[in-house]
Amino acid sequence: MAKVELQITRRKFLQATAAGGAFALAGPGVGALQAAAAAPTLGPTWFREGEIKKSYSCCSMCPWSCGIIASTVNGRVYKVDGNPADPKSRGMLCGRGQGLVSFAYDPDRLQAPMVRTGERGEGKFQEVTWEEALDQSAEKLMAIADQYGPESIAVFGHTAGDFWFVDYFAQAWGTPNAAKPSASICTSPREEAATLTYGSGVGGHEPMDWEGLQCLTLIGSHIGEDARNTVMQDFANARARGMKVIVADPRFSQVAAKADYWLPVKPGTDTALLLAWINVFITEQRYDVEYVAEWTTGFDKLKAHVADMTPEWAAEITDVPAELIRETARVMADNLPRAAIMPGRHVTWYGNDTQRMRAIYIVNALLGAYGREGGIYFNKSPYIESYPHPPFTITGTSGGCSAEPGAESATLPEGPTGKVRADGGRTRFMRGATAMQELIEPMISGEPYPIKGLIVYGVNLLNSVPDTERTKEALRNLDFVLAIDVLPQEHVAWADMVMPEATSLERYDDLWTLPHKTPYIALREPAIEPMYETKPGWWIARELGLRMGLEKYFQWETIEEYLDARLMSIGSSIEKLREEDGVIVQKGKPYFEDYGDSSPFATPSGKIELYSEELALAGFDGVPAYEAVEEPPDGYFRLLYGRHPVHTFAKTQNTPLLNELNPENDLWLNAGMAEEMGIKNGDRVMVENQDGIVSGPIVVKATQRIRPDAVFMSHGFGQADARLTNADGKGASDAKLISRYAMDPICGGAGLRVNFVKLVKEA
Ligand SMILES: Nc1nc2c(c(=O)[nH]1)N[C@H]1C(S)=C(S)[C@@H](COP(=O)(O)OP(=O)(O)OC[C@H]3O[C@@H](n4cnc5c(=O)[nH]c(N)nc54)[C@H](O)[C@@H]3O)O[C@H]1N2
Ligand SMILES: Nc1nc2c(c(=O)[nH]1)N[C@H]1C(S)=C(S)[C@@H](COP(=O)(O)OP(=O)(O)OC[C@H]3O[C@@H](n4cnc5c(=O)[nH]c(N)nc54)[C@H](O)[C@@H]3O)O[C@H]1N2
Ligand code: SF4
Ligand SMILES: [Mo]
Repeated sequence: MAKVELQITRRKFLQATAAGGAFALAGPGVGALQAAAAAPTLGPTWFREGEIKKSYSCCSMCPWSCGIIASTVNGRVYKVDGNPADPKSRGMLCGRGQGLVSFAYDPDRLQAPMVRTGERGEGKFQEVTWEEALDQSAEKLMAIADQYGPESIAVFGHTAGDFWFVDYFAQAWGTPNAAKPSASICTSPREEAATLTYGSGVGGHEPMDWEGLQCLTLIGSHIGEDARNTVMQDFANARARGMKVIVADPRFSQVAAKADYWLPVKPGTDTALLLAWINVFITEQRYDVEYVAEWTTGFDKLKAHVADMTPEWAAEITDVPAELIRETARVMADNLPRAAIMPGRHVTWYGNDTQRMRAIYIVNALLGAYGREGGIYFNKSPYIESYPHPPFTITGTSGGCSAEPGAESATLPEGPTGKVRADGGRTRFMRGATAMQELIEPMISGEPYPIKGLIVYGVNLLNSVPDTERTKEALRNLDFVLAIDVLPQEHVAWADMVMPEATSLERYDDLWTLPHKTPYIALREPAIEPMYETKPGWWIARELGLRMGLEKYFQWETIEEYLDARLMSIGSSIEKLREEDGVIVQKGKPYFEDYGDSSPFATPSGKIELYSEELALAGFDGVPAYEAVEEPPDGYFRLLYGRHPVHTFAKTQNTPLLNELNPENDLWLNAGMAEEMGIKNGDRVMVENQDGIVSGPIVVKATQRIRPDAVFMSHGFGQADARLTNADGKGASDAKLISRYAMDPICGGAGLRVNFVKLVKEA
């Protein structure tokens, strides 16, 4: 693996750490973090012990994928910094990014391919060679396909290398049952609503025009806990120059603490709040009249619909005082078109989420925000060719969080019955994306047709998909489960075959190509050789493909050949890309002016559809209506969950550095309720849900910062696998307690905020 080897001077090194040191947005100081990352094996002078090799990649600690520069000495990577040339890091990383080195050197990592020897779930395995692992896996999968058809194999994927499996392998192989949790358990309502309302998805990078934004409204998006690097940078910069901030959240989140207005909305009632804002804009004539006339359809229907939805009406439903609703609407309107509601990211909440997202976009349209400077710009994908391959057997299966390169968004073809997705009957819409949670059912019941094989790449199956017990039943029922992971996560104990992947610091990945204000392409190259017996995902997908009759899709011999072929289409190469600091930034077309006479809105009307004919024809509300959600029963709280600033989902709790910073979660409980219940701050409680599932113990944080009808915990803790030595048994698991979900009939999303819990004091 050839690499540009740079001799770094002492001065340059100090500059690099200073860039890293500018990270001051969340978590402890970077100095402490890097000292801790380095602590196990190095003295203070690692950078003098040999030549420092630099390599360019993207951080894989979360889907934001900030550009990094890794520093390696004598085959050991010591440090990662944000790549200053990368639009998504601008020379900085968040706390989790600083944990990347520690993630790679986690001693609990999977080290060799293994075949199951005990019962599923027991976690008893025997090491095998790669040859054996690949041959046996291909044989098992082919046998399943022979009996039940190619669609009986499901492919689940997420994290940095999922392209090779969910997008490439699954489409080449020809299974429509390929899914990412980042679609139906994360963004699908906002993507579907965006497509219905203004004709394109939000994309992986929310296109807020931060530089000019004057009023930002957040509906349950908690910037700060949601620690995406440049989102925090952009927020901090905009706030510093006086941007107004309005936050609706049942919890006084980090960002609520920085806001001008906090609206402690009753959970599940946001649509009423949004409709009341619309009512104020229209009745007080405080919307962008010209923009609405030129660029929207259905205004009269919207106007009639919200006529009675006054702030007083919404106050009864949301618990937010009418005057506060009116005042915040006026603040937004006073700043239009430099005012917008940021589309949330994890928006699968209550099962009616597409309609709530439509209401958000309608507010943005009335403010005239789309395509305007300081509002919401139009994302553009960078230009680059794919590696040439014969037409896929099936296309447009995975969709998902479009942050992933190569994600398709086409509608699944109405092909021969066998090719239709197993979740296909659940919703008429769901363009491109498969509802992952709906594929569990056919694994158990065989309806509408059997799914018998599962490849799970970088998905934390028992922590990300709701109803863990049902997932375990499915895993018991499958003929063959192949897990490709880096850690012995809980679901790995249920696999028949385990393949250990090299971490992102040890491998090439496909180019990172992202729709952005400035479309860009980033290199992902290894800093070090794969450790132990691990292999890169692209190699695993290819070797499996070659054994399963897919040679024609894997014509390239080496990954360098693959990457160079793509880069050639823009007159570049791996070598050139390295010389250009690992990133190529192209020019964007972010505003109306760049569209000339054509419309940027790819809806049937070519306008923003305030009223959706398409939804109405399918029997749904053409304009969003408020629907009440189920209330917690007596003695129960609604279970809310969200991000922790130094952890990503359920994958970093075991990372030595991040575990040290934050080993367990706590349970936010309203202080008044705590007192009433005789629970003190710091007490440990068990949490029991409506179905009798218990998780914990977890430390109570008794606080005024949350409403009395809900409790909150951060996601990803309470894991149960002794092989995860740091994470095992720490805190409580939101995932285990989410045994129910509400299916959104429009987008196929799994609403997770429909579970109720009571607290049991630990003896
Ligand atoms: N209960 C609950 N469920 C949720 C959420 C929640 O907040 N609460 N959030 C939802 C959201 S927004 C999302 S996007 C999804 C996220 O869902 P996931 O992506 O499944 O979440 P993670 O826990 O990050 O799991 C990543 C998995 O990839 C493995 N991994 C990490 N790096 C690599 C690598 O380089 N190669 C390979 N092969 N494996 C790797 C990890 O060990 C882990 O098993 O979860 C959704 N589900
Ligand atoms: N540190 C860190 N950052 C991350 C990630 C991570 O794992 N770790 N993951 C990334 C990913 S993939 C995603 S999808 C995003 C997710 O980030 P967000 O989209 O912000 O989603 P959540 O973390 O689920 O947000 C939970 C917030 O919604 C509030 N809430 C709960 N119920 C309601 C309600 O009914 N109404 C309103 N208005 N608010 C409510 C909660 O109190 C909480 O503050 O984070 C990204 N950033
Ligand atoms: S936001 Fe943080 S964890 Fe996510 S990619 Fe960027 S540095 Fe890594
Ligand atoms: Mo997500």
